[in-house]
Amino acid sequence: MNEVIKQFKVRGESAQCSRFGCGHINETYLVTCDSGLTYILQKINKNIFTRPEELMGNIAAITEFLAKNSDDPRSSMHLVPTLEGKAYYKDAQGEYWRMYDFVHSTVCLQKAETAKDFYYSGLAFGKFQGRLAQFPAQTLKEPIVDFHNTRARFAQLHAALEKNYEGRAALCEKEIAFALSLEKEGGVIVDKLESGELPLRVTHNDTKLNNILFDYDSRTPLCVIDLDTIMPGSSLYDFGDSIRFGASTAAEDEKDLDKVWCDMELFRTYTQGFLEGCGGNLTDLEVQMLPMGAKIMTLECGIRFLADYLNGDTYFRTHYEGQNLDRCRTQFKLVADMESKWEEMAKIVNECAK
Ligand code: ADP
Ligand code: GN1
Ligand code: MG
Repeated sequence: MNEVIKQFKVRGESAQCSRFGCGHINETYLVTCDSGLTYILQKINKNIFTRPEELMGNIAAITEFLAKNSDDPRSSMHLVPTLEGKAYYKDAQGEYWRMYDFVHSTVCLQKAETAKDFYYSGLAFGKFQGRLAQFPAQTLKEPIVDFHNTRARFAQLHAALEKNYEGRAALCEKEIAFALSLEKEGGVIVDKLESGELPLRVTHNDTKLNNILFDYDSRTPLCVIDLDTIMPGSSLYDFGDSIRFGASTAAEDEKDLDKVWCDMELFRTYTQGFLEGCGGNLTDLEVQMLPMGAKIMTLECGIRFLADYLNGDTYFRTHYEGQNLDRCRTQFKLVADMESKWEEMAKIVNECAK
């Protein structure tokens, strides 16, 4: 590891290096130098991110932009350049490494312990959106092509139906019918992005609570991390994915669907934080379509789980047979629940937008 660390412009000599955090994607290490300074070193997961150079180009551009527009160094991530001044180092085995300054005195919550935590995550992702409102989103690359292109996700579902691994389609006819009944509506965000009715934004695309560092003492949000999935997209993606995951009353693979619904108090709490954080940077249509963002992101995730089930579980890690189908069912239950609460969701958004 020392050979890798030496490639970066750290202050002092590396004295200690150990695995750090609970991320599921990259290999993360904490590096402590004899100067007393600490750094985060990460090996990028090449299986998921097949275009690491493009991904690092995005991250370098975003972190520079954020740093230039803020006085608080703990409010954004700072890349440590290599000796050659690059944003990443490619080792002899073809692995890609990057280094960040360690953000001190923070806590990374795995789930919201209080409604306030969830409010703050909305505030943090909203501020992230607001701070990047002036960034030219079209200059960013797509490290995972068509990541939130719901139409492309439906096309993948159709391909999976053709594949029908071990005849699994017969075990999920209800779910397939539900998905297909929403295929037309599913493309509404993509269509409005294409027509220009919705603006193209910088989106984070993995807006879970554990991708925010909170200040340890004040338990308020400091910094959005995990910038690998940053791409051009719609603000509705970031809002919707947070609701899909954080406002659900149950685990993603809960088998008892009676325990699964979208909690309206949590929906309100997050919406308040997100809109406050965006600080007036969203268009009226974006605000009005926030419930649609929640619905489409949840539907899309359900479709991805369903397609993976029909493909024989090749993308999402599973711990038991049928887990992807269980995950799909919770997402579709959430979608149906949102449909039944549609007016209430619209009312909450209107109240929070005042
Ligand atoms: P993954 O993509 O694997 O989820 P993350 O980029 O989210 O990786 O990082 C994993 C963990 O490392 C985070 O949950 C957080 O605890 C910690 N971490 C990452 N970057 C920093 C940083 N700059 N300062 C402090 N902690 C960090
Ligand atoms: C994956 O690995 P994780 O849990 O951060 C997926 C998300 C899904 C999520 C569903 C790169 O995220 O898009 O919403 O699973 N990330 C990728 O649990 O595909
Ligand atoms: Mg993470």
